[in-house]
Amino acid sequence: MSQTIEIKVPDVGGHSDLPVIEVLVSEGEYVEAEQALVTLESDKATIDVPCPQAGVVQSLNVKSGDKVSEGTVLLVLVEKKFTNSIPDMMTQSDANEASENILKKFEHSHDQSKKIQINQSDESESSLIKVSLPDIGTLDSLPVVEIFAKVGDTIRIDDPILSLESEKSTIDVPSIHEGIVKEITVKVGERIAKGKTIAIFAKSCSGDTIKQEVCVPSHNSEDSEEIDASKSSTALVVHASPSVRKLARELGIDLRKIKGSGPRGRVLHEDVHSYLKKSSVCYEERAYNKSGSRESHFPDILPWPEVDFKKFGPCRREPLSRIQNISGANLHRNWISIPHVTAHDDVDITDLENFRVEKNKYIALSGGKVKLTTLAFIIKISAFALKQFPVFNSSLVGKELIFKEYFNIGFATDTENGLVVPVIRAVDKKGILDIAKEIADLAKRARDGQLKAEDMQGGCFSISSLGGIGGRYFSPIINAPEVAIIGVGRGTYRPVYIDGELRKRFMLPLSLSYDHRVIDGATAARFHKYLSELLSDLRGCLL
Ligand code: CAO
Repeated sequence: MSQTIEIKVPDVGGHSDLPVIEVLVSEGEYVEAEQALVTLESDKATIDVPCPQAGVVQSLNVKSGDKVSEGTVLLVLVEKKFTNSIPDMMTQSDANEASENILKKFEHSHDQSKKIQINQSDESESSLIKVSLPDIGTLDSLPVVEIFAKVGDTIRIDDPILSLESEKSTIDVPSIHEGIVKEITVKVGERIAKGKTIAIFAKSCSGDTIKQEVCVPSHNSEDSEEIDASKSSTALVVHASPSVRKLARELGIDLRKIKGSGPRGRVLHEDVHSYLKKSSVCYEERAYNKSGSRESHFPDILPWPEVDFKKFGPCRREPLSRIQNISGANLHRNWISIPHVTAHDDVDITDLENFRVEKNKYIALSGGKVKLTTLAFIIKISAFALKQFPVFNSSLVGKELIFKEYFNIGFATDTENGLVVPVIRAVDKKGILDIAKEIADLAKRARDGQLKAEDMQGGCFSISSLGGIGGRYFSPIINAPEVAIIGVGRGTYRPVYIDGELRKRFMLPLSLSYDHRVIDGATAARFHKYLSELLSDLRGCLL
């Protein structure tokens, strides 16, 4: 019975000597099951080899640039659950089984990428190429998780067009043809299967260098000047592995802004991390320079205290979860870069609470499954308040404010692995019952680890409700690039003086954090008051 297992390269569809283009873990690192370990590349596809189970990397057997084939030992893993005495053979077979699906996909994506159908249309469209999805190794459709190519982009052979996600892996679909994207015919979130047209390219008639004018006829002689697409920024389609793309997506970073340090300019994990680090350092530097000081990087801050905890008693060490790492980086950036002000108030929501309790009884009696919580009302009412105070629905970009005319509201959700913020879209167009259903659905998916990147994107304003747990006021951190967030505490019945009389009222603690660069205190107080008035008397929404 062993505590360690060797993680090997599984069957890679008969290919051998595949270069390791990136090693994604290091010795001593704790890895989760399904976490990508290395990225391999063939001439047509890139694949992340996932870890079949959780554990700590004892030793790494490969490095970037090595060539590997099926059976090559990538690393030795100390099983997380070795104390449960799992036999070696079983563990190894688990490993093989877990990677089987991925590798099938790899094999198919590799073989079939050669078979991407290129159907030239009839005479009138002879310069157009219809690009279809090849056989991806399953009859099932898979969701599109990201589209890399945009209309106007110049695509070269091997540039990834889009990414699909199966249960076990992310598959980049590369282009085997070059051309200029005229149309993308699928959307993120759409499930697509073999044969589906994914894009229309304008044919590139030249060899190595794509000349845009050749395929886009123009009557304007100036327009017909040759443009070397390799010099155009829109021509850049980034080379990166699926896990790097996922990381960038989760951190909200545009990969095209990052200079890749890998082979052929490939963006590596470390490039994403150092870009993130640099952005916050740059921000700090800019902030200091602006105020005239030559000092930067908080020079007076002491180093993090180093304590030998074991000296004081027993303790254990656990790594932060993936979500904690990602949300931590975002929270840190937002905390140090946004001048927050938080205003606190108590809102009398007695009528709303009575209405909510009555409605819930009625829904339960009539066999309904949805439960109305205070949060659903707050989300709906926030959309009214955002309409009334557009600056709260804005984002600061450089020296400009972007005012949004849509009303998507995120709500912080506590999960076993950390905090996530799913977004309810078009709140202004939805009823409170629908919002309540969506809260329940998104919160469940968040806790089951089933949220997709797009479920957490596009938010305008956020709400962090701790009301179901307890406590009164707190200072929620603004979810950039939003400019404000509401923190909701637990509502309780309390004695309140109204017109000189002591009454029992249901009071809701509400904290509003706002970006003081964008919103001044008086406007925030008005927004807070407006929100409170609507929550106190829902009839205000009719006006
Ligand atoms: N006052 C009093 N009771 C409240 C309340 C409030 N403000 N908000 C919720 N409740 C009650 C609900 O009515 C429900 O009561 P019953 O069980 O009697 O029906 C109970 O608390 C549980 O509600 P809930 O938490 O399941 O539902 P929700 O819609 O209020 O919240 C969600 C959903 C996903 C936001 C919540 O579960 C959650 O994860 N909250 C944590 C958010 C968080 O971590 N914020 C901190 C971020 S900053 O670090």
